Amino acid sequence: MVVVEVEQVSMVSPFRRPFGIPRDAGEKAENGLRAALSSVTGRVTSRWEAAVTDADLALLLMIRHFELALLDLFAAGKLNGTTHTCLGQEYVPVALAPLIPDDFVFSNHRGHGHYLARFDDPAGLLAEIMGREGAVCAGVGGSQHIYRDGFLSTGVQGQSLPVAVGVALHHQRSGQRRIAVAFTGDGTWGEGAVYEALNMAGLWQVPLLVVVENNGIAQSTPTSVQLSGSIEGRAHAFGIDHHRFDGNDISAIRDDLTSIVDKVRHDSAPAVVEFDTVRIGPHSKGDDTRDPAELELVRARDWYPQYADRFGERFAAIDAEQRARIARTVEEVESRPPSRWEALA
Ligand SMILES: Cc1ncc(C[n+]2csc(CCOP(=O)(O)OP(=O)(O)O)c2C)c(N)n1
Ligand SMILES: [Mg+2]
Repeated sequence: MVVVEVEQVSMVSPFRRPFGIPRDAGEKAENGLRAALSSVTGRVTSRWEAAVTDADLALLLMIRHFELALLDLFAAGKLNGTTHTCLGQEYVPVALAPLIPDDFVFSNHRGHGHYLARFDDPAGLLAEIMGREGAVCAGVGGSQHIYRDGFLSTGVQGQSLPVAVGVALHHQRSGQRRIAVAFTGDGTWGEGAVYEALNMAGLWQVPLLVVVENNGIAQSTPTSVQLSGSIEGRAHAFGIDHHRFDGNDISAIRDDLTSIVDKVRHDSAPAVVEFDTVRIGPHSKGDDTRDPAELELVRARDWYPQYADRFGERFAAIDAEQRARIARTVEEVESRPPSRWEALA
């Protein structure tokens, strides 16, 4: 099979649509070129597709199957407590992961993807959520409260931002070139602690990257009825740079994030990056209050069918691999004995 690299100089990715260009213009141009070339050469690999590595796809799909497995386990009555899956949002931490390998990540209640993108450890996380041996935090943290080497999550909205500013300040004062990365949802911008943190971050110019996963909803409340103004306006009010991402193409996102992360790291300047994303699952489990028509629109924006379409056989093979990997992980972790709290001592 002949594989041809295609320069995308004049093509517009359907996921990065400059203002004024019809939504499907890039797709049409690319499809036309693809059809023309493939009639001559067979399969065509675009630079866009080549930039998304097998490892990226594996991580994306591992997170997807992990989250689906969790919902199944809950439905089967095999898990206690609660959980918030990141279904639909997986591409955000996957795009970011190689840019922040040694940095301090502050995660939130919807943090499984953040953890897995950092550690590739589905067994440790599942054991934590199920309270089984080998759990990351001996099973006392569960889904939302995890600590491991430069990674800390909390289920308390807004709690981590002031702490992240403190860690970023420490990085700055000790001359480390590390940054603090804090993930938040859109609804969390209703918490006062966010603004105390932004004030200090702007004033002290600490290396803090705030990642907003704006999925348009907070539990059951649409963002449009709970957020006055905009997240951009709020960041700017503190003199902090804001960048908006509205696609799910991880190679394009990563390209754009590279200079933003560099600036945070090397100029010690805080920044907010906001992802216009979708929560395709329930808030936690079985509690989706959105009506079917709205859910259909949301699911149409899911990266999974879009990537399946774009990456074809490569996607299908990695998808099957990761589905099987997670099925094995579930079976193996379920068979473990309960975790023991003494392990914390
Ligand atoms: C201080 C605090 N208040 C309320 C809650 C309950 N709660 C959990 S998630 C959530 C909604 C968060 O919405 P958002 O920040 O948009 O994140 P998303 O769930 O959409 O990812 C709320 C209100 C909480 N965990 N912490
Ligand atoms: Mg939200």
